Amino acid sequence: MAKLEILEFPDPRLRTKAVPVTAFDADLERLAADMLETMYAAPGIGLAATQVNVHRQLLVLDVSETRNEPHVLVNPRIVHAEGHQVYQEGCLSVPGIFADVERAGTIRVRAQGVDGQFFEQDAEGLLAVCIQHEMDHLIGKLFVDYLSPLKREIVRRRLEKARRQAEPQAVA
Ligand code: GNR
Ligand code: NI
Repeated sequence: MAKLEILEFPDPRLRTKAVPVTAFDADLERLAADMLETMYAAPGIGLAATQVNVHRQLLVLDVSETRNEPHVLVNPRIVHAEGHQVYQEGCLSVPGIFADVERAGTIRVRAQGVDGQFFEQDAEGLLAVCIQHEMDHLIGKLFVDYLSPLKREIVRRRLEKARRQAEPQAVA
């Protein structure tokens, strides 16, 4: 297993549209395991392949309190969505920034497992938020895209400043 590097906003690679997974092989299994390790270490409740610069339709998540309920969704599609909910979201690719986003309240998602088997899953609450957030990554979309252009610019500057301050500074 290996921890992978997570791309950060405004990296243009986060805007890549992922292509469907066609090979359900050992490489896919290793990628899913590495993404889960990366997500748990971060720590986060979800991770899309886009965030680790792999542009295939694959996401992992675990919204359990106990952090022992990993899910892997390959080629996910939302087949039903109903209602609305607003949740304060964060993103490992936009560290330290949190903002309210409105999304569907309940969804039904159809996806494949790492073995290629199709399944359907109903989700509501945080799980539904997380699946929609991760599926957005797979089409190159970030939660900050739901903010006004001005707020997004403020986010970009705040991250830039945080990165500058994380640099070693020589004095005198
Ligand atoms: O760890 C994460 N927490 C989170 C909180 C509220 C709404 C969405 C998320 S997903 C995020 C991990 C991440 O960036 N996944 O893409
Ligand atoms: Ni995210």
